[in-house]
Amino acid sequence: MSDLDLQTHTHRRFNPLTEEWVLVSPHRTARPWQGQVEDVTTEQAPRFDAACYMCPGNRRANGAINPEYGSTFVFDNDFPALRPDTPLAVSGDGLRMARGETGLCRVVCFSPRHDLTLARMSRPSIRAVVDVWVSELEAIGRAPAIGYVQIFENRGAMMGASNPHPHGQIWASADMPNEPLKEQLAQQAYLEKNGHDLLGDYLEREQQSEERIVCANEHFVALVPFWAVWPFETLVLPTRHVSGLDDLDDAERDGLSDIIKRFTVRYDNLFHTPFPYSMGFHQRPTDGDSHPAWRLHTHFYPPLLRSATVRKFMVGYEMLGTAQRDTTPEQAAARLRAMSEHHYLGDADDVFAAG
Ligand code: H2U
Ligand code: ZN
Repeated sequence: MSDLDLQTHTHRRFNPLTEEWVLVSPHRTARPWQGQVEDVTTEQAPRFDAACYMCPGNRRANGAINPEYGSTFVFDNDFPALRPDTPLAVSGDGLRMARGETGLCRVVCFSPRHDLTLARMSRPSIRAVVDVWVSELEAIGRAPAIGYVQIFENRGAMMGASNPHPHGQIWASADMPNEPLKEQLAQQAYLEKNGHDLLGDYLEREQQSEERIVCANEHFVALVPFWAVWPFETLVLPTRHVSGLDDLDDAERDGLSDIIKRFTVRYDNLFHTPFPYSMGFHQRPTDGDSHPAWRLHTHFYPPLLRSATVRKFMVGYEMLGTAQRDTTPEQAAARLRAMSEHHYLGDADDVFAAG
């Protein structure tokens, strides 16, 4: 690898978690852009929106009334993609296979405040969200019919979020979804071959060079992975080998809240806009086994490329060939590292969740 100048020449990088390649073309950043420009909302959302189906006390689409919640609020998705009562029948002939899938979908409101985002919430309020993620994982994962719990957030209209109210989702299924399944197979193979966990070994190497690390605390490291596909993609890794959110102790849950706060603020500061992204946790399945190959981690996949209005599209070559990026992960990490950890809009005084 020492012969190849990764900041100058086109090359492929290997993602050991998915066993897929990404094409990196560092010289392409100077190309002109005459394509789609996204709208940016500069309008500040109100603290409470009477038309929002997630604000406290409001009516949801199916008629249920939200409680006057003061911190977080979780409800069963009124339009769930996965349902507990689906028959598990199998049909097909090998080339046309189908099988019933059971599960459930939940919606997690992060805050009663309609105008906030994780980046602008206080650490105690984010900690309340972490605690809800853990308790939901434990409660849902206990059901024998549930094999995997996917916790995620789609943030911003650009990522398809249906509502600006700060919220995430939980989809739990009998079978493992594609992405964690790929990662599980790769992590198991790595552990068998090397006797250590893949992401633990990877983190150790990144800590030696630091060129892709954005920020860190005692318990978590946020970095732009060597194989990042999205321009400002990040991976958040625990420094201790834990395989699920439910393994985190009290100090580690605070550590996770701190790291989420600090680098989502950096994201927003980068283009002075609420940074859109899809984020989610990958962790061991909930089949009751210990899964020592797994290391819990969080992926952040943000689409913005060069400003608040110009995004990266995953089309053409990405769809038909291989994922491709123009800037290098090292350049992205350096830019995020240079950002302030004070939000450009200021922090909110959402102390209600601390009590
Ligand atoms: P997204 O913004 O990530 O789409 O999440 C919002 C979810 O909220 C979405 O899955 C659900 C939608 O089905 N929802 C309800 O459960 N009740 C409602 O009243 C409206 C939206
Ligand atoms: Zn709202």
